[in-house]
Amino acid sequence: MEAVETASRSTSRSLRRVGILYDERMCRHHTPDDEPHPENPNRIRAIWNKLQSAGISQRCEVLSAKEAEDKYILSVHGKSHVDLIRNISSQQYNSRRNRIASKLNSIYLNEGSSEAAYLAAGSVIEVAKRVAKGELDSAFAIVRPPGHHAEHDEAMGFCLFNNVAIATNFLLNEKELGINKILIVDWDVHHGNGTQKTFWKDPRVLFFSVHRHEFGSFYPSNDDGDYTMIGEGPGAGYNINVPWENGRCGDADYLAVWDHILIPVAKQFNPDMILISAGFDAAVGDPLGGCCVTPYGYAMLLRKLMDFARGKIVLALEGGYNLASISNSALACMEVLLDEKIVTGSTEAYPFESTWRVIQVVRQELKAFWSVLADEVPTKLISQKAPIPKILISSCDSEAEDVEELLQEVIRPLSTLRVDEDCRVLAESASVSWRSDLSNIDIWYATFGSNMWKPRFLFYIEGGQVDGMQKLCSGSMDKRPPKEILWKIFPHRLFFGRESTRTWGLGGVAFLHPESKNEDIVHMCLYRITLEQFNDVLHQENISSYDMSSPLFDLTSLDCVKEKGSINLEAVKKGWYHNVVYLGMERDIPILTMTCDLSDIENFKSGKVPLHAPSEDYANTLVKGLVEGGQLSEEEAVSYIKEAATKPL
Ligand code: Q9C
Ligand code: ZN
Repeated sequence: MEAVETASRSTSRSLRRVGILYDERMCRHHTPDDEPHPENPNRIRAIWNKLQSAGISQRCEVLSAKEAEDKYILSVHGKSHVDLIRNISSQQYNSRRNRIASKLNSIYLNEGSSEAAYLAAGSVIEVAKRVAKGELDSAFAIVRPPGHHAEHDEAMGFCLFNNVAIATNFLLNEKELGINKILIVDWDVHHGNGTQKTFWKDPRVLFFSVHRHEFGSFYPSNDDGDYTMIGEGPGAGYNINVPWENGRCGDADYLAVWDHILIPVAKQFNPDMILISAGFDAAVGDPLGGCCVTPYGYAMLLRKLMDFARGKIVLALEGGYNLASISNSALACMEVLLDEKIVTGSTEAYPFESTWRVIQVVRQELKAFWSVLADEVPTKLISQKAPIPKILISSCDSEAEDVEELLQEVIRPLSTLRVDEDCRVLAESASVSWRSDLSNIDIWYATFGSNMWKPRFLFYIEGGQVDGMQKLCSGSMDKRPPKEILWKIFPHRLFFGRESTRTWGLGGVAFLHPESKNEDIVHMCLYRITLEQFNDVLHQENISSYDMSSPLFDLTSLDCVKEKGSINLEAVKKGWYHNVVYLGMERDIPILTMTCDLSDIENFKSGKVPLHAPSEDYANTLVKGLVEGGQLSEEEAVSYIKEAATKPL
């Protein structure tokens, strides 16, 4: 049998040039008497310290801040506003500063505000310029004050200058940079009203914002963030708002919006560069946001954007008010920019019903501009939704703030993603050690079912949604493809049982008789993956609620299975593939498969559980696997499956 080498991507990882910008001078902007305020200097300090202690900044190009030139700021703001922000920190304003701030919406000002505002805007310009020129692949500007609420003539919502809008205009105006189309993704939990207004009629800038809206009651509390706001004139269709109807949105909601709105549109728009208004106030634990995006969620959202603009992405910090949440979220994003594998839990919760509704109305509103949005979202997807917590049905949503934090943790099982007071992902810390232990050990995962078809199997590694699979696959945490693939024949019996499954509907599930018998043969596709990945496949194949804080199948199990031939996994005993069977060694690496156990075989034999031929879809997938794998001709594959489906056990 032939071994097929598959490409490995591991060598490029340290070669990515990632910029990171931090400057202590931006901490000099704070409340006049240092009264407590969510938008305080410790935010950027916490992020910076976290990235340093995690060894991230050491692997990046560290840049320091530069003040923006007025001419660039004036591309977004009016002269009077720029004059005000330039002078507000000077002594002449000492007696008036607080009064001026109090007339603005959610703004404080002090002696450090002017410099910080100029540095924040200049810093985003600086990193954006370097990424545009190709000196850096991507970058993160850890700036404050934030910017996305700041409008032409108005500071508001903790924002003085609109940093991202200023940098965007800079890129577009410097013609020799060759940046003609920019996608701005604003994932701050608040609507980016200032950015929206700046590019309202500008088709060179596609502004996308997902935010809590609650029909105009969430800050900034007007209709600007509604889905009907799509831009105007030549800019019509180039403004996309995704307004949440409720809080508590999490990874599943954001990923659904990415998959069904942002990513298809980004593909069609084909930006030259992406700027992210990267507020982390939709993060789980944020005191203002009331949403629950995990670090893993942010990493996924970012990773999905890396496929565009040749990876030219700039993140600029906006909001985010829980120091631990924003630090962990920023860390997860940096790992993506550095092309590290994502090490955290999987998301198994479904989007809210309201999320699907919002996705549908946004697509409806924008389909005239983006043909990729024209199709209906499949009903089988929409039917996968999270239940609304009972407590909220009886009380008004907005009055439920007190229970909200509790609900975030309790109602929607974010599978592994429990968070402690310090907002560390608990399951992560518990699982991280077994994961790193098992990530160095290779096994052959031998499959006889639909996983023989490689694209199908890859969903269990890379995550995503395969046709015919109703559920979003979380994939393995280690998304590296199998290192090798080979085929072998084993003396085991293949058969099909059960009437119906979630994935394939009516039809069989392929099983392998755990005991070998010389007259039987089964074709198996062997994927060389790590024991960590094997655990994630076991988990997904058995659709269990087991939280993976410890492995289903560890080194002790491996020793045990080698000795006994098979091992039953208690934690997933309700799944159909709870029995791991050892099939021998191949080049010193153990071969493992998963199937039912002998008591299941008895139930099949007695008719207690029916045998059943595979559905057409399912059989076709098996045939495709065998044919594309070069094992059998189509004709041979069809009769091989037919025999397995009809021969009595
Ligand atoms: N009742 C950013 O996240 N909240 N700004 C005011 C008044 C203001 C948030 C509440 C929230 C501003 C960048
Ligand atoms: Zn915000």
